[in-house]
Amino acid sequence: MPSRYSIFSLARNALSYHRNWERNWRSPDPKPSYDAVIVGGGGHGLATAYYLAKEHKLTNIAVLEKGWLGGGNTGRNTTIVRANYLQDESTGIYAHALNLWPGISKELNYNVMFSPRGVMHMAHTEGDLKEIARRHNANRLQGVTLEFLTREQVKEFCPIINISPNVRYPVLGASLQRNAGVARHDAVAWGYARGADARGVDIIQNCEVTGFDIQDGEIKGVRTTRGDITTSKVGCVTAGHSTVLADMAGLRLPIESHPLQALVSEPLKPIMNTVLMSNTVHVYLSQSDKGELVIGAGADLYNSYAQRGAFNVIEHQMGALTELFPIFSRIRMMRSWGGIVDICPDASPLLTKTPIKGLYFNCGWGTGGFKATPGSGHVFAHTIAKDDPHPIAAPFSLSRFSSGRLIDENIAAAVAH
Ligand code: FAD
Ligand code: PYC
Repeated sequence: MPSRYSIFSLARNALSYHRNWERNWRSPDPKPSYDAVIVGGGGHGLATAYYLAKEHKLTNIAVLEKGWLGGGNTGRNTTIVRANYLQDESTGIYAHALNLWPGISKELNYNVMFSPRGVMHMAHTEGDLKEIARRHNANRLQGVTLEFLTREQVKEFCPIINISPNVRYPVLGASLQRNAGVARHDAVAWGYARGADARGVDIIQNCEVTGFDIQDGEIKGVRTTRGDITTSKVGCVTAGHSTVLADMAGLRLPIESHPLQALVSEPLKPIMNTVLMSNTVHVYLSQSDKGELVIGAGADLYNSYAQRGAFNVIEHQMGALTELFPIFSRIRMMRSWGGIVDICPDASPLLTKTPIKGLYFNCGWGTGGFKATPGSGHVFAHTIAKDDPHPIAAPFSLSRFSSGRLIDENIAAAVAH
């Protein structure tokens, strides 16, 4: 039985609830007060709250979410989890997360359906082969194991793929990370939410942060659509809207917001046994436990906050899908949607303190932050609790844009967005 249900932890949780309630919602002071506020109830924000409570014993904290939990990119992504980036700093954070993934269902007592069914990156050109060779060598030095599959081994591993040489972009081989895979995205948000809630964290939905109270360069509170809150630590974990939050604090972040789309097919019997990513024909694909093919493609090139993208991107990804899998050419698509992703110029995230004391940002994960969720929450909680970056988070600070120590994952990030 998980320790959360022991008599001691039940008593601890009850006490913590009572304390928060007394302090924040019953006291004559009209402003609730928290030791820390996390803005954004996506996977990263909820994981941050969970690790703040679990590892740093900060339980008088609130997560403020303007919509519903996981309703942002966390519930909109194509769920690919892997750790085959190029730079050492990136492997630091993504491998940290990949090490945590297999244990989180048990730890949270909530099935996040992590399924390490392998992620295959296709090579269709000589350039792809060279890129794979470079990344395999870098990853080997970083302790990440990848395998190269020949064209025939690709067919053996994924029998429904078309490896005919007579197509526009023939399959020349693939890079395979066997311990990578997929997880159920909204369950990750719900699991961390439940874990945080069980440790006394207040999770407040339909509560939008509209401003900050900053005095003498220090954070003193947040303004929300449900009233003001006093706090000395605020972690903004608002993905596509981080520049909007930064603007409220008078800061500029080196981030652009773009739509990124995905779609799912009608449910099919199990047919696609792995995750496939092709940067050159530009599609990626897996099959969900419900049987739907989960299909994604590139980001739209323009900036937007509308949670939808342009149809030409979907048209292109359908062309790419049927080139690789003619077997899917008569399948009907059921739903398509978009999320707003936040992209830094070096395609790496920000896990950072800011010039305002007590204000922190976790953002810029762009098209690839789902896989990082457990690791990101873990190191960001440390950064907030200690007011000092966790060693894994330290390279991802804002200062890299003035020092020039960029962590360039453009193209190299093994996804061509
Ligand atoms: P979110 O889940 O977006 O959470 C941020 C929350 O902040 C939102 O719920 C939002 O409502 C809230 N918020 C914003 N402003 C405010 C405010 N003022 N007040 C209160 N709350 C606010 N990554 C992968 O690793 N693998 C993939 O396969 C993958 N595929 C993707 C496919 C698509 C179509 C998209 C859109 C993204 C994909 N990603 C993928 C990226 C991944 O989804 C994100 O990087 C990750 O989910 C970010 O999580 P988050 O918790 O930071 O943000
Ligand atoms: O980062 O693996 C990834 C990814 C796949 C689709 C979007 N992002």
